[in-house]
Amino acid sequence: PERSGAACSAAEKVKPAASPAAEEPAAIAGNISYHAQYSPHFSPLAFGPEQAFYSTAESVRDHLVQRWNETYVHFHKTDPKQTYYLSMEYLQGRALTNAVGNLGITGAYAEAVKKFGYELEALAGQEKDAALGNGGLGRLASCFLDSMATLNLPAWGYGLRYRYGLFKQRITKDGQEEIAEDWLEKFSPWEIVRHDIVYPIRFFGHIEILPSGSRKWAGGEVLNALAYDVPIPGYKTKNAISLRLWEAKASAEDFNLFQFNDGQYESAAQLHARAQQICAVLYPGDATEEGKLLRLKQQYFLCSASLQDIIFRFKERKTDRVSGKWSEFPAKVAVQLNDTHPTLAIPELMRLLMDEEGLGWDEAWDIINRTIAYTNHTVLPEALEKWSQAEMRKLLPRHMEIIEEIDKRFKEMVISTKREMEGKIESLRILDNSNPQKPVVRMANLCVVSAHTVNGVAELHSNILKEELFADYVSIWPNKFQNKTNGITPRRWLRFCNPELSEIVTKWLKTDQWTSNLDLLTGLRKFADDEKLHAEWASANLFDIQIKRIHEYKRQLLNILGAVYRYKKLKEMSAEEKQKVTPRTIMVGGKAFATYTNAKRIVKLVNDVGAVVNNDPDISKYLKVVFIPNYNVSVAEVLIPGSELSQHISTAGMEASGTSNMKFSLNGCVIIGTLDGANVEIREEVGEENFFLFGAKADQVAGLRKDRENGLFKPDPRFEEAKQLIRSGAFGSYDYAPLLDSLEGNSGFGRGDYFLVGYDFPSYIDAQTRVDEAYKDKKRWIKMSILNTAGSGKFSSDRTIAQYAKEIWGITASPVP
Ligand code: B1H
Repeated sequence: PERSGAACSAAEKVKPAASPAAEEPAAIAGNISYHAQYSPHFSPLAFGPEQAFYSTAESVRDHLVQRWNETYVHFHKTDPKQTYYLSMEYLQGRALTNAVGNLGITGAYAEAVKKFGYELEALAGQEKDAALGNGGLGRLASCFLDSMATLNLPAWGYGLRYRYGLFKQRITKDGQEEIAEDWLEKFSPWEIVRHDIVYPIRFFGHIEILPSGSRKWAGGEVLNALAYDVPIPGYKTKNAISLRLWEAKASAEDFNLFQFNDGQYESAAQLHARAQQICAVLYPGDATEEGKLLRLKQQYFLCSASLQDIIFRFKERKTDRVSGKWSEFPAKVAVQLNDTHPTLAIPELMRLLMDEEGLGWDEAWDIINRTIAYTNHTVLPEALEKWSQAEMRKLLPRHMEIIEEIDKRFKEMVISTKREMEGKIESLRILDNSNPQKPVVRMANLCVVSAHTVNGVAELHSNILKEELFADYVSIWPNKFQNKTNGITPRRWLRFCNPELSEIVTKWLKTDQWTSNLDLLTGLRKFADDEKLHAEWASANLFDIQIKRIHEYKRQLLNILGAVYRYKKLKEMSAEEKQKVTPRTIMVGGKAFATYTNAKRIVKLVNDVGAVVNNDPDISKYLKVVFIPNYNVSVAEVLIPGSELSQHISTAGMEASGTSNMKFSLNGCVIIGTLDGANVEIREEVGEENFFLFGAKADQVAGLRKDRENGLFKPDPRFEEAKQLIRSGAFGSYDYAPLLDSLEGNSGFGRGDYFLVGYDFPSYIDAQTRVDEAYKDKKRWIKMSILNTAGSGKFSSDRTIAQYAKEIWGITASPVP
């Protein structure tokens, strides 16, 4: 249709644009006006901020769609090897600011929306966060997409279109309450429903043996996977890639009209209801058997739809591949499994190749081995997925059969070629039959056995994988294991979320090229003592922050016990002594998993401590303790630029990498932390004098736990004082005994201070004292801050993705001409 007309009187003054992808403010305003009229989701009588947001977003989407189509056609014609990133989580956050920023049209859009009387930032604030992820693992996937697009890589993401993303957190007098997060309450302007892309997904059923002898999975129930595409623009490039999210749908045939007419409304639409359950929520609690089965269904749904689509595209790009060209597959397709959640991609690809495409076992297995790679993100035993063999056999009988065959062949291979490993075979096997009541499938083992490459997400973590978790596999496949230290996109996490600092950086480096070449930040080092830069880099109040999922291993409890100790010391000080104190605002934010009781107690404790400290007239000038409710990507974008000290204080060896540590450091926020995850590498890059280190090292942890079991641990009196103050009821009458008791005793998971809070407490307090001292010396502090930013180049996800592309995927850039 002609682009003309206006949504309201303000818009009437604006000229219509000829192109839907306009870059001049007047033409952009015309396009916004066009969408207000012709994509009318709202009454034409008003053009409020919400309407303005949607119309603006839709006009931006026109730019994205144009690039996205061109990129699809370009990849189709040039047929490069392409990577598919399979992830159960994407934490995209908001998209408007990022999209106009990557397209390089922020200024033009800001001017255009002014014509309607709006500030672009205010409109951006109308957008709901797409929180289709839990935390670091999901946000990493989103940073990776940004880098893949920016580096012009042929790469796509696949995920699920959860109806409700990560829950909204509300703090009440009882602590955390979870509310469904309705990110699709209106609709998302960024997704494109693809009615042309639908695949059947089977559950349950049985195996049939065909006259040819080949096997076929049949029966059960069949749902459809419908694609929704979210275009992902790269920074300063024409390329835009796809994040393809699957939604479950039942077909019309499954709607039983006979029953419906008979008044049996619920049973008439049974399959429709079951389809809705699949994508209803992100990670439903798995405490119940029903919850477990649903999670397994979700995982299979993602894997099957994505692989059918990948095979479709493999054939689409060269029609002669329909038969006989399967050996080309690994030269055209790389599949990356984001942790074990999409492990079923392995037996599903085997099934599709053998049962649907007619390949033999060896041919199919060779393709798997050359196509699939696996990233491990955690060594926490409770997060290493194990699925009941019985459940799996019921839901996915053919896959269970394939897994058994992989297990059997692996066992035979080890026995025939690695005799010396025979004694280890039971722990290496995919099937774990040690509990005859409940035999399970070890998903990580299935991944390691099947993938050509296994990687950890920081040096320390990858070493732990090689030396501990997967050590015995290393002797079988010494070259399978790699490290790929995580990264973050410098676009969202500096350029767009911190425009003030970005301007300073650009001014001093005399270029904004750092946005896509983050190593250029080292150029700031030579100005680290420059007084003029110091004046611009100013800092104000010691904002001390810990934002991340609430987990015992992340030790928010250490933080809050430290705050309690600080409070107690302040109470004991004279007025003159207090004058010398560096005022602190300690902020803690994060969500606790709904059924994780101790994590919820920690949330409650932070809130309770805050209520007392902040209302204590003697103290509140010197100390504040604030819980930030509903921490999410958008909140992070506000908090990270404004913080000066951030806490990354996990028990050494337990945080695989951490990625918010990188975001803080990039924004000039100094870290107090343990030698864990990527902290180790951050400290190396920014310099050890610019990092507040404390705590046990990873290789000491096991020994310290043993010592404790042997009664050799003597708690520091300061630690005892802090716990005692909480037990005394100083922060209210809530029963904190179970939480504090987990820090006592001698042994066992959850008891005996498994996370070594008591052991690390004194060195933590000492490190915090060093922070206070350093902060009093403004010059020193600002220098530390500058050197953090200057040393963050390594942590660009562009670096990470370039390494994946070269060292795991074997793909190269394919820019749209
Ligand atoms: C990470 C998870 C995770 N590791 C299970 N593992 C989940 C495990 O829904 N589940 O069942 C969801 C997520 N998440 C994080 O990954 C690590 O803890 C971080 O240290 C790391 O930075 C991040 C990205 O690699």
